[in-house]
Amino acid sequence: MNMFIKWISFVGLFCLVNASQDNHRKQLVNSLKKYVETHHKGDYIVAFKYFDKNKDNHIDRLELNLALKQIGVGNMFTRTRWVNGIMNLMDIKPEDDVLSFDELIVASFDQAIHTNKI
Ligand SMILES: [Ca+2]
Repeated sequence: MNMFIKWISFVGLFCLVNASQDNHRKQLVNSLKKYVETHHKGDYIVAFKYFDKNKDNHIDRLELNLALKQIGVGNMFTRTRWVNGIMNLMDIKPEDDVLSFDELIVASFDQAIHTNKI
């Protein structure tokens, strides 16, 4: 395979992965929005506190898994992949394997709004 074809394949794969990430982010934001509006009167702080079962102000992998189940994202076969994907994408500052309110709620909406994906 020459370099040009290799490069095109790489770019194609990169676009495919990004498109799929965008769709997942859009699905997550829309499901979260619907859930919070229905169950917590649109109050994301109340919802975050509800998802934070051990009340340490962070959402760990187990809490995220339960939250995704409640907002209707993924299923028993895919939810672990969702948790890993969300952690890889959003656990940034600080990278501590738990999500703060800013990392989970503010960042997902910021990214979705800035890329016009809502
Ligand atoms: Ca927690």
